Amino acid sequence: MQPIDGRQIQKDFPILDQQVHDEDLVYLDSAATSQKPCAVIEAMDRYYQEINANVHRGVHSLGESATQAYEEARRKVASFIGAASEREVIFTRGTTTGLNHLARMLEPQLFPGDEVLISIMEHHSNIVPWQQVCQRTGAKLVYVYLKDGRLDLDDVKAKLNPATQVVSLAHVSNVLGIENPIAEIADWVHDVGAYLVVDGAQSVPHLPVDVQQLEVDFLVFSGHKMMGPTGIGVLYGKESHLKELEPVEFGGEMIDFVFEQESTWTDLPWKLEAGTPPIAEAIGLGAAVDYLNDLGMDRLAAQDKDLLAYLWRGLQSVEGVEIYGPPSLEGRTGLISFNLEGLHPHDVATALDYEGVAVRAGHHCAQPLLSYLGVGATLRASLYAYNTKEDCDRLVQALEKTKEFFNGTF
Ligand code: 7TS
Repeated sequence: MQPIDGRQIQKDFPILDQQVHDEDLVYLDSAATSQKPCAVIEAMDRYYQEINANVHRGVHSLGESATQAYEEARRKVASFIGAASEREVIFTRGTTTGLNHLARMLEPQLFPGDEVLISIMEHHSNIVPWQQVCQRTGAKLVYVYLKDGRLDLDDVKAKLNPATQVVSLAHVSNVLGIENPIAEIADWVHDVGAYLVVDGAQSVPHLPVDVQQLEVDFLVFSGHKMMGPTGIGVLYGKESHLKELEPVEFGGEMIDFVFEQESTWTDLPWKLEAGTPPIAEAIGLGAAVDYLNDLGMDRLAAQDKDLLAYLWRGLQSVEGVEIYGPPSLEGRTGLISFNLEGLHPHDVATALDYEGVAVRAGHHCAQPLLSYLGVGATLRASLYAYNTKEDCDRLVQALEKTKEFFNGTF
């Protein structure tokens, strides 16, 4: 299998063909949001130019075309993640909205003494909604910690018990880039009768993800990190679970019948999609799924491994670089977090921007993890299919230049 060659697909991403501070742009911040291929932008454009209408409402032709395109996007997403049916795919605004809705939908099942298990490597979006639900219900929020930079699987096993109702874990950490062994953990979670929620924000864009193989109960992810537009995401849930859950947003076409004092709900998936949905965005996400399928997720994952290994070696060649996470590349996907000795990551990121290299600096919305690691902020270089070894070289060269600049030898 041939890994993807980033150079060959860069033409599909015109945004990359520009200069920043008179330097060719190198975009290494795809974990924050990915760039979008023309196919996605054109699909949204076509919707607005040719079939713009609300969905599931009118019987007129435009309304039917819009509804068909919207539901076709759902089928594409369902097949992309191996869902048993498109009724299991709920469109949301993104990972954060998906997790907030899920936490509120599961709230009636949580009681004082119950436990929700998450890990210290979670994004704030997979922490704060559970904190809120635990505060309201009297359930306890329990953390699993790390061992040698990876999720401590013994700690997971030790903390699972009959009081555990929900386990919510990142598939891939947005700071460490570590892939957690979800399929293995799923068995243990189900043995104690808990739900397994997986935050796929950083995995679905990079790895072939099959919800049935992984045996997850719920999976959430965002369109904008997988070449799709902002404003659209997915909450996948097993149909038997979603059927049991009460909606937390009401109005629009999610009803079956509205009486003066009460209402009944329509079927899945629409029961959980109140109001006019993000129609153009769903269609854009469908086009992103087509684009990723054409590239091939296996090829994309292979390219990811190659590029990450190259970046890893490059970063290690720079004296004073400290890489966070486990001391090896094994199980790493898509990104590397690091710091340059003696320099604040925000200063380094600003200097890199002057060299045309875009990376993220900060706490990456994972403050508990950074506190646990004993660092205030890190730099993070994150890769995607359009990146190349030359991009990695440019980062390394820019880091060397930054060091010289701050050491006064520039
Ligand atoms: N979970 C993980 C693992 C993430 O990486 C992110 C976004 C989210 C949840 C939230 O996704 P959203 O689309 O709802 O915002 N992570 C990042 C990041 O690492 N830098 O910017 C956004």
